[in-house]
Amino acid sequence: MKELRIIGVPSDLGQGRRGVDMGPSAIRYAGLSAALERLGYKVEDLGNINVPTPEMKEQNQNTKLRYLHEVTEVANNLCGMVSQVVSEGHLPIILGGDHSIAIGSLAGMAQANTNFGVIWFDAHGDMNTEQTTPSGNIHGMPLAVSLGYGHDELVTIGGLKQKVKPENVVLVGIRSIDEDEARLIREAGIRCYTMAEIDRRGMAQVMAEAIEIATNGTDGIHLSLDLDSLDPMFAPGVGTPVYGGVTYREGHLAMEMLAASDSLVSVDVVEVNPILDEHNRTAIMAVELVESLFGKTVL
Ligand code: 6HN
Ligand code: MN
Ligand code: MN
Ligand code: MN
Repeated sequence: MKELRIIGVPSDLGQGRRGVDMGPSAIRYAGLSAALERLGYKVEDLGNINVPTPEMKEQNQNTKLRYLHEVTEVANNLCGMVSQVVSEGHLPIILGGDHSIAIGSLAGMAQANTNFGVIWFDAHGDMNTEQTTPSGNIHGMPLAVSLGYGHDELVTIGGLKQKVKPENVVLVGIRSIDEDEARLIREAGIRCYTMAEIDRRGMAQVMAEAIEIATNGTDGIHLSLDLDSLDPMFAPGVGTPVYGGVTYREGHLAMEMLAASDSLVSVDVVEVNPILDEHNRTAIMAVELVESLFGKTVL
């Protein structure tokens, strides 16, 4: 059983609504470490990465990408930390923060020479680039960046350009894609399981295929868990909620199947925004999902 290392990344630089920087606190407050220890893991919390406060910073006028340099700096620091944790043989649990932080997670995994696939659990594709983004928000771009598409400053974090092979990447839970973003998803050749497909074929079938794709020829799976993948009924505390999402049980089933696959190498838990939440229930949901992901069962 690998030891677990928690890394907080209190960033709200990648999107427009304040409060997601409090995500790591909310998830810790919901009892993440204790829950994992109850499951028998040795857990160490490494604290938070230093993140600049938006109010301290001028918007860079030379690019459409909001807080490009600050997001880059955070991703660089996270990259180093993840790569070190993995080199020591431990499994990193990265708490966001908005989804832009995944740029650093995946760069760190690649820097540690992990051969991994990715399951991107999200309402959104996160496959925008400077050319396609409607918002300028970098949290809509991390998967594109990890595949080598996007601003040079972002794609070169951690050295290598492409952090993961497109044939080992799957999107799950998707129901909101921007028009030009859709084109890049098709071009990149990544498998995209929309909510419509989950409705028709069931989460069990979809996850079985997703795990197969992400483990095919790799040494394990990085799960990037955006809480807005869930229906807002179960996870209201997110910045970009979209109706028609993954249900409570579908979410747990997906995590339970990942646990059974015994292939997880790293995980991000992102987009929890306590200011938009109700009594911390989105953070509590996040902790419950992580418990299932790390093997919690009824009997
Ligand atoms: N997320 N596609 C929209 C954009 O602004 O690029 C929304 C992105 C949401 C990203 O939730 O991680
Ligand atoms: Mn150690
Ligand atoms: Mn996302
Ligand atoms: Mn999302």
